[in-house]
This record gives sequence, structure tokens and C-alpha cells, in this order.
Amino acid sequence: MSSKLQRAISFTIDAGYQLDKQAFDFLSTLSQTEDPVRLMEEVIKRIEALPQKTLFIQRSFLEEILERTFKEGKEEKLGSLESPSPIPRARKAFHAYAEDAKAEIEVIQDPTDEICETGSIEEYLKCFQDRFKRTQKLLRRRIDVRDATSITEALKSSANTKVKIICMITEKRERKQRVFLTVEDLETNATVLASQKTNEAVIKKARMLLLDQTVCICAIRGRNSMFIAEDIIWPDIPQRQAHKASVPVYAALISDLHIGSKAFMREEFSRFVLWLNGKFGNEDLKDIASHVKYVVIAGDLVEGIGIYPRQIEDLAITDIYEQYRMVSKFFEQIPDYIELIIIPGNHDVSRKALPQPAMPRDYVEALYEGRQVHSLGNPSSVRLHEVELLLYHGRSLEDVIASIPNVSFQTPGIAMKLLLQSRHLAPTYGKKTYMAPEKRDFMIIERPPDIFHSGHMHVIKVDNYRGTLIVNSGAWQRQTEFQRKMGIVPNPGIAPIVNLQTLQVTPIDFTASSTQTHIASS
Ligand code: D5M
Ligand code: ZN
Ligand code: FE
Repeated sequence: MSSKLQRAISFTIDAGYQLDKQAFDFLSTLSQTEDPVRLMEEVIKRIEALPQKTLFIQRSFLEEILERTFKEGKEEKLGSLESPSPIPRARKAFHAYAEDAKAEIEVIQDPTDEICETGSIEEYLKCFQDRFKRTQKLLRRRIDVRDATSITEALKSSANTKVKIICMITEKRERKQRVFLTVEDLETNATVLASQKTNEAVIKKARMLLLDQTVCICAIRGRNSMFIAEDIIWPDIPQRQAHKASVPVYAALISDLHIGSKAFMREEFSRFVLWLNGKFGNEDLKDIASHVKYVVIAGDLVEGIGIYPRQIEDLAITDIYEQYRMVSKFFEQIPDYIELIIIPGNHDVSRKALPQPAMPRDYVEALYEGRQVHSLGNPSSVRLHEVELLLYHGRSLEDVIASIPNVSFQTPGIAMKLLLQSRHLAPTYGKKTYMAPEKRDFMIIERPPDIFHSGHMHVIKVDNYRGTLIVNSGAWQRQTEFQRKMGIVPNPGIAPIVNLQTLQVTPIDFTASSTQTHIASS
């Protein structure tokens, strides 16, 4: 790209606008004979004077300004025809490797068409029973759990003998370096004591327990119906080699756009979209862009309306349909050869309770107008080439943070690791995470994923746990007043890009202008 054209584009973006495809091509051609910077300065000046500002500048608008400027004779000419800037040296044209690579997408699990809850007590019971039975199965695959018995069996054993029980944690209380647990299986319940005096390691483990999760407890049979914990075993995921793609295709993993919010980072997100088009960033970054075959969005596409009290004051777009129309405008700008995969978050139009079905086509038509989108439920599993991704927005991470010591908004990786260990995406019922009872518990992590992708925290984090790549994909929304009050410090505007052939992650920081765009440290 000629440096003048680059400057014209940077100027446009920094002013908060974006050129649509045709306008960009027009400016590109024009820049070989005219001064694109001066044209854009004039264009922005005119837009700023308009009562209704637009985000996307169209070709017709550029043509009109160009024409009018001549006719009105205010400017003699933009640039000079006598000395055309030389046609840019045959710079390396942007050739997208990903354009030639065939997409390989297979949806492994999507709750959308299986949701049938009516909300009766029986259904809650069925859902919890399903959770218990299936988690028990996962636990029993472990050699160290195979000899576990039911609570009833363990209660029959005499005092001071060793027992192992598989149980759900229904209560957890800590007092004077002792954690008291109430546990349950399908038949009965019991009390388990983890005491620092008898076992230093086990009390640490007990503190990591999430309510309503199913684990195996190794204990000594005490008096009454009490057990003294010696060890706690989570179902966990086995250590393994992740699957990798056989070709160098990349996936951009993002989330939490919050389009419609005053704090939506329009410029930064525009840069991201331009980068996907090979029209932003240095040669190294363009090389990465040329391999991007998938853009995966883990929820909160829009800011929504009525999500929290007085949210209206924070909205730039107050109509939900308009919010999705704006999303669609951005989607249209993503090259057609890139496959777009989306799931809803807690700000999107879908029911609030988990599992969430895909955003409904009849309700948010605008979202699906512009281009093809693979729209799935939350959570979903999808295979891209050989690589299995678990996509989950991440609402329950808040519950994990609230109940486990030393886990915070700044450490979403640790919270995600705990969910993998629990083999469940939202163990705790009745806190921040709403859950709808389904006969089948869709939140169980049945298969250990190669990539576990969540958002919601607005803090980018890349981690690895037992062969699973953990990515929390940050956000495209500046810190809101609500988040400031909550002490949440987001680091938005950075997109983690995964090479599916190596599972290496490159976080690209779009918060700086073109020349300074760089690979962020994560
Ligand atoms: O969530 C954005 C961030 O704000 C994320 O870090 C969770 C946090 N958050 C959101 N709602 C709440 C409530 N009600 N309490 C505490 N923390 C919260 P987002 O879903 O994008 O708004
Ligand atoms: Zn969000
Ligand atoms: Fe969210």
C-alpha cells in the first residue's frame, strides 16, 4: 500500500470512520493519481457537519465529494494530475492463503434444537440426576476412583476404615481452619470434614470445591454419619496431545463486542476487520491475516437493552434491531472465504438461562442478512479441521470467582481450568448463572476439548491445561462505569489469533494506530 493511501486510511479510522469495500477500492485506485489524504480530510469534514453521522463511508459519498469539490471550484484539484505519484512499486499483493484452503467445520454439539424445558420441579430433579450419573461415569474412568462406593455403603463400614464416595457438594462452610461439607448422592447425604490439623493439603482442595459439583472424596469413616476427608479427586481431563490441523489455517477467537454501547471500541474493531482484509498492519501481521480462515465469536455481540438498571444511559444505539444491523455491517466486511461462527452471550437476544439456543433467525433477521454465519447455541462444540473447540460465553466464571479464594477477574484462566477439572461449565446452581432444567445436562464437558474458548471476563488470557489450550478472548468495549465500580479492569482491543496447525496463539493489539500495531504479550 502506498504510504499516502495508508495515511489516508489511518486518518479515516482515527477519526472514527470506516470505508466500505467499494469505497476502499475506489480510494485505492484514486490514490495512484490523486492525493487520498486530502480527499479524506474533505470527506470527514463534510461528514462531521452532517446531522446524522455514518460509520461506514460509501463509494458514492467519495465520488460525490470529489465531484462537488471540482464543480464548486473550492479546490482546484485534489493532488495534481501533472505529476502523478508513481504507481506503487509492485508491492506484495495480499494473497490470502485461507481463500484457497477449504473450510472444514463440523458441529459436534449444539443445544439449539434439543432444548425442551418446561421448568417443573421434576425436570430440575432429572437434570441433576443426569448430571450426577454422567459425571460419576467420567469419574469412574479414573483408576483411583474405580473402587468408590455409594454413601450408603460407606456408612455401613466400621469407624476408622478408609472409604471412597462419589458425591455432589451441596453445602460448604469454613470455620476455624475446618471446612464442613454436606454431600449427597442419589440415595442419601452425609457430612464430610476437612481439617487443617489432620491434613494440610486436603483443606486447600476443599476450599476449591464448587457447590453442586460432583467429585470423589477419599475419607476415614468417623462417628455418626461423619467422614474425615483425606483427599478429593475431581473428574478432571486426562493429559493428552491436542489435535492439530494438517494445514496452516488460523482462527481469530474473539468475544464481547458490545456493539450499541457507548463504550464499544469502534475504531479498534474496524482495524481488526481491515486487518482481516489484508489492509492493516505490517507485513508480518498481514501474513497472519492471510491465513485466517475462521472468526469465532463467543457471545455478547451487542450491548443489548434492559440488561442492567439504567443501561439506557450507556447506549449509543437504543434499538436492539439496530444494534444487530450494525453487527451485520461489520460482518459484511469480513471476507467471504472466512467462516464466521457465533454463539450468544448474556447481552444477546436468546433466553438468559443456560443452555442458550442460537440467536433466533426470525427475531434478528438483520444479523443474518449480510453474509453466511454459523450460528450456534451456548455452549457448543465444533471441529475446525481436526481441532475440537468448546465454545462457551462464560457467565459462570463470575460464580467461580465469587466462591474460590485467589481467583479473580484478572485470572479467568484459573477459573476456566477449574471448570475443565470439574468437567462442568456451570456447576453452581442459583447464583449469577441462570440454568434451565433439561433432561440432559448440556453443561457437562463430555469430551476434553483441544481449545476451550470463553469470553465474558473482558480480560484476555491464554493458558494451557493438560494439553487443552485455554483462551479467554477479552473484549471490544472500554471499561464501563459499572465495571469501574466493580473494580473490573478490562484489557480490550486485543485479538488472540490461533494457528490451528500448531495451536500457537498470537495476540494482536489493535489499540495503537497502523504503524504501531503489534503482537501483544499475554
Ligand atoms: O460482563 C462484563 C464484565 O462485568 C465481566 O467481567 C463480568 C462482570 N459482570 C457483569 N455483570 C456482573 C454482575 N451483575 N456482577 C458482577 N460482575 C458482573 P458483561 O456480560 O459483558 O456485561
Ligand atoms: Zn461482555
Ligand atoms: Fe458477558
